[in-house]
Formats: sequence, structure tokens, C-alpha cells
Amino acid sequence: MLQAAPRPIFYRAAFSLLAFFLLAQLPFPGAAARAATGGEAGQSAKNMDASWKPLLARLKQDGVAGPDIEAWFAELEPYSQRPMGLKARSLFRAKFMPAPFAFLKKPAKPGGKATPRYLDVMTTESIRKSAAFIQTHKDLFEFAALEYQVEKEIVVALFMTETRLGEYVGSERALWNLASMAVSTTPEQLDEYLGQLPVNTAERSAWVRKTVQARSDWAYKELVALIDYCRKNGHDPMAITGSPFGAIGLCQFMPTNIPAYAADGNKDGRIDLFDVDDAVCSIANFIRKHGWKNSLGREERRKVIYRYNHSYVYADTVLAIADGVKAMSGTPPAAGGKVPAGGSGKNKSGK
Ligand SMILES: [Ca+2]
Repeated sequence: MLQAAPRPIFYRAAFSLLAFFLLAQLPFPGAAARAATGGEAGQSAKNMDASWKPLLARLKQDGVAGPDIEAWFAELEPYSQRPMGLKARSLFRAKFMPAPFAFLKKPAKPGGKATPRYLDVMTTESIRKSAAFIQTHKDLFEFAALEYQVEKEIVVALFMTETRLGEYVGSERALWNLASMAVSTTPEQLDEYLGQLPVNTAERSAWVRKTVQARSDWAYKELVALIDYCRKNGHDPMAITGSPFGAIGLCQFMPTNIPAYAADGNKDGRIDLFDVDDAVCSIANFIRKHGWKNSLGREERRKVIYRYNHSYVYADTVLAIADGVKAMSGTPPAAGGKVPAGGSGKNKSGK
């Protein structure tokens, strides 16, 4: 069986730091409800951070703006360069300073050395909890397995790896995060994060500029999708938190993935990614639509799981947890699988 591994210290430290920064950003009770109605838009617009205004103008030009959005941005925290700054710095280091980050990019070769796993999630305790979760939500997992033709152990393993079965859904307000990234269109806006990097050649400078612009465009599309999701399903965006890169819900979907892959698991007519039924069915639907079949071999399984989060460390972790859950219930592992025996331990690279 697995060896229980301690959670890496830097993971805990990063989480604590994030929590510290975000505690101050929680809305007052009632603020979200007011924002959703748009009732105080005119009055509070005076207090809006001026950095949001070009973004609102763009949303208006694209036909997305409305009184609801005006009200949300009037109550939103001020713009910060942190979301884009962290991302751009990480991308720069991965490209131009690869040595310490090389493990994030190299997929393990089939049949080669054992792939590292995320040892903070691949523990005996996680496997036990995943197996128990299936039992607690037996009808749901049986429904999802039948409806989407995906083994329940794979679905629960994805759920565990993404958010520890819904325990960690991220604490940054998704609207603020994506809006801040969308507003960050140039490297000059990110001096706190890029100022110390060796952007010392014309090639590097051009790469940084192009990358920041591309990520800003990406964030804008995600922001529009988040707004669309909230409007269509009656959610208050001020109440939605997510990962540092804007993934939301128990299943950590990027908003642009919602129209194609999210599922209304409890059939109540709306998609709520913070609802267990909807999240579990959305996970199953996502990988089915990315080519999952229960008859797939090990390597093909890895490739489908990789689509959920672009890391083979991630994919191997999910498959190992699924094998562990099967072993616990006496189900034979999939072809090429085995009861995992731990790994050398690398952390989740993020989306
Ligand atoms: Ca639903």
C-alpha cells in the first residue's frame, strides 16, 4: 500500500500566504446580493477603481456590459498586478531559466523510470476517502458511470486530485482574478513581478510582451465566459472563488469549458459547479468528450487524463489513486495498472 507522505512545506506556506492575502477581500454580507440586483450601481460607481474602466468599455463594446456588471465592478477589489505577474514570471522562468523547473515540462516515458506523483494527494488516506465518497454518493456514481461510460474510480480520483473532494476550491475571487489578468496587457504594468527578471535581450523582451498580451486576451475570454455562466445559471460572481488561474468549482473548470463540458447532474435546470452532483457529472462528461473509454489501455488513459490538467505527473497521480480505490474495493486494476507504491514526489504544476 501507499506510504503516507507529508504535505510539502512550500505547498502549505503558499496556501497560508494566499489565505492571508485573500481574507481581506471577502465581501461584506449582503454586498453580493446588492451587486446582483445592480440596485446601487449608480451610487457606488464613483468608488470604482479606475483601472477597471477600460475593461468595462471593452465589455460594452463587445455587447457584454450591463447594469449587473457595472454593479459588480463597483464593489470589486482594486486591480492588482499579482495574478498576471505570478503567471508571467512563472512562464518566463520555465522558458528562459529552465533548470529548477524542468520537471514540470518533461513527461515520463512509457516503461521508463517511475513518474513522480503528487505525494500530498496520493496517500492511503486519500484513497480511503475516495472509496468512502463513492459509497456515500453511490447513486450518483452509478448514474455517472452509466450515463458517461467512465469508471467511477477514475471520476473520484479526478475529484480528489483537483479539490480533495471539494475541500479546496481556491479562495481568490474569480471575477477579480480574471479581470486583473485581462487588464494586465503590458509588461510595464507588472514591474513588481517582472522587474527582477533577466529580461535582458530583445528576444526576451519581445517574448514577454507577446506572452502577457496573449494571456490577457485569454483571461478576457475566460472573464466573459464567467459572466455568461453566472447570468445563465443565476449565480452571483462576487461569491465565486477559484484557483489563482481562474478555475472554479468542485471540479475546477475554466469558465470557457463550461458550455461544452459542464453537466446538470441533479437535473434541476441549472449548472452549479459547486454542487456535488453537477461537479461529478461534469468531470465524467469532460473526459468522455476528450476520448475516454473504459476499454482504453494505460497509455491512452494517461493521454485523456492529461487533457484535464496538462501534466503527466497529474495524470499518473489520478490513475494511481483510481487503482488504489479499485484495490480497496477488490476491483482488478485497469490494464497496465497496479496498486501504487508511492513516487518521488513533485507538486501540482497548476493549470
Ligand atoms: Ca444542477
